[in-house]
Amino acid sequence: MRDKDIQHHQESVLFKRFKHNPVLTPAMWPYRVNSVFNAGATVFGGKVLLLVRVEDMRGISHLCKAVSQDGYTNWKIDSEPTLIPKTDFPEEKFGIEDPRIVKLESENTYAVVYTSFSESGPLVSLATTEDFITFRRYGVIMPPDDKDASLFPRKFKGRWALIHRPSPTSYLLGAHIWMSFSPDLKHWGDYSILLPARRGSWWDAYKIGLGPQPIETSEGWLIIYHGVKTTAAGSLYRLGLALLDLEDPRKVIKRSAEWVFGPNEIYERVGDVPDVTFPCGVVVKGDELIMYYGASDTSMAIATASVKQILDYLNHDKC
Ligand code: BMA
Repeated sequence: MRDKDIQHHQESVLFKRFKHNPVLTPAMWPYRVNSVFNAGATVFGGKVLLLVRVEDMRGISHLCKAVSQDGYTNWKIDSEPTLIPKTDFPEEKFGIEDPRIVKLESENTYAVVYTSFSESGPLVSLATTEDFITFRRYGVIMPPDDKDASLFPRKFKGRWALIHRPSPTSYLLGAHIWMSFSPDLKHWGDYSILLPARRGSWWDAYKIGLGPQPIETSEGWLIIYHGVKTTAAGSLYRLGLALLDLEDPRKVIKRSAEWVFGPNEIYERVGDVPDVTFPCGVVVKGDELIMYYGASDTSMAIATASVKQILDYLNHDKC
């Protein structure tokens, strides 16, 4: 482990960790689980709602709801799984993972886009819900290998947009973030690369993926994404920023050169998968951005930031 002073020096000023991290741990679960991480987040009924990825003692993941009035404390966790892999959707055979939640403004429903772990590898599935109790499954929307996906809350020129991350046959080609469009949430096409992974020694070399759902700001869609650097000691999962045009999200306005958040605290550095910070959900209250992230594939933690400071940073960052 590195010297605390070095860690402090490298620490981003943009995001501040919640002092009571980690906020959700396997020991808090009402039933026996291995790990709780990579939760999607939204506001529902005036409360912060997380759909937490829970890995059971077989190694298979499902989603379980945790709700808090203030988004930080007193989490009420469902006494049993909220959304479990379904046998009539065979692509969910090895579990469902890493949800991103978006309220579809025109439909008055919440879209939950998640990774299904199929016999052919990870792929992207969609379900909708009005109450986070019952879910309507649309099934597969992107074939394997594909993951790290989210919808936007509204259509662009009559089409839904999806950010996702197909995996190439070789990581030497780079696993980039893509965007695709659909008229009906079922048929997808018009595929293009949105953000390429940077090569060589970059912090986001070869493999990147969307973090939380896109965040609408006055200056564009704010994207928090994870970048993976592979080292002799394993992979480092850190976070960077990008800003997309509000009307045409295929246009990238900004992309941070540096990572802005990464594993430093003990709960981020030690766990089932060390050195992972992996957010799948944010909630924005005024200027306060609350980011919910999985820490070392073991527990859930929170970091907060000011939306204004993030936008200022992106405007001054030399990319
Ligand atoms: C990624 C995803 C995440 C996981 C991360 C680190 O590929 O599978 O679910 O948190 O690896 O293990």
